[in-house]
Amino acid sequence: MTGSDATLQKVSAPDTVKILIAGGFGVGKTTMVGSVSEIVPLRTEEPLTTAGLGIDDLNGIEEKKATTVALDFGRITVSQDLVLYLFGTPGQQRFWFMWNDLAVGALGAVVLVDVRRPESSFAAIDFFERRKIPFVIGVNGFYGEHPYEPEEIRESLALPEDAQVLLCDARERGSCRDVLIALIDQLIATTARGSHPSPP
Ligand SMILES: Nc1nc2c(ncn2[C@@H]2O[C@H](COP(=O)(O)OP(=O)(O)OP(=O)(O)O)[C@@H](O)[C@H]2O)c(=O)[nH]1
Ligand SMILES: [Mg+2]
Repeated sequence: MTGSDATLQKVSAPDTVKILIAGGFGVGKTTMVGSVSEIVPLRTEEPLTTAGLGIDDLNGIEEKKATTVALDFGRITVSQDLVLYLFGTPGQQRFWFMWNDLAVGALGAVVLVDVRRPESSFAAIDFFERRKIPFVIGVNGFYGEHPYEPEEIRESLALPEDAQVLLCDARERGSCRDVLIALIDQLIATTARGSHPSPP
C-alpha cells in the first residue's frame, strides 16, 4: 500500500443513515434515543402541566413529567462503515405536523409500542406504511415484562407477516441496539432485492 492509499483509507467517512424513532405518546422514544446514543442526546422536552388535563392521556404513564415538543437527536456507530443518526419524534397528536419534516431523508424507522397500550402507536404505523418508509416494531415491555409473543402483537396491530416485531426495553442500550440492527438488516435485504423506495 502506498502512503497516499493509506491516507485515503484513513479519511474515508462512514455512511450515515437517518433513522426515526417514532410511536405514540409516552411509549419511550426519548428514553430509547438516550439509552442507545453515544453522544449526549439533544432533547426538546417541556414539562407536562395542568394545561394538558383532558388532552394528554396519562393512563399507564402517570409518572411522566415531560414531553417532547420537537425532536430528540442521537447518534450511534454501528460499525466503522456505518453511523446512524437517530431522530426521536414528538408523540403528542398536536405535534404530529412535524413528522413530515422529520421524515425527510429518513431511510427507516423504529415504531416503538408500549406493550400495555399498543393502540397508541397505530397512527405511527399508518404514517410509515402510507409513505412506504420501511420500519420495524419495537415492543417496549416497560416494567421489563413481555406478556405477549411477537406474533400476538403483530396480529393485534394488523401487521403483515413479514413485519419485524421485536421485544425490547427502551432503558437498555443493548436491547435498543438490537432493534436498530434488525432495522438495518431489513434495509440491506430490501436494497439487495432492489425494491428499496426512494427516501421522501
Ligand atoms: N419503567 C419504564 N419506564 C419507562 C420505559 N421507557 C420509558 N419509561 C418512562 O416513561 C416515561 C415516558 O418515556 P419517554 O421516553 O419520555 O416517552 P416518549 O415516547 O419520548 O414520550 P413523548 O415524547 O411525550 O411522546 C418516562 O418517565 C420514562 O422514564 C421503560 O421501558 N420502562
Ligand atoms: Mg419524547
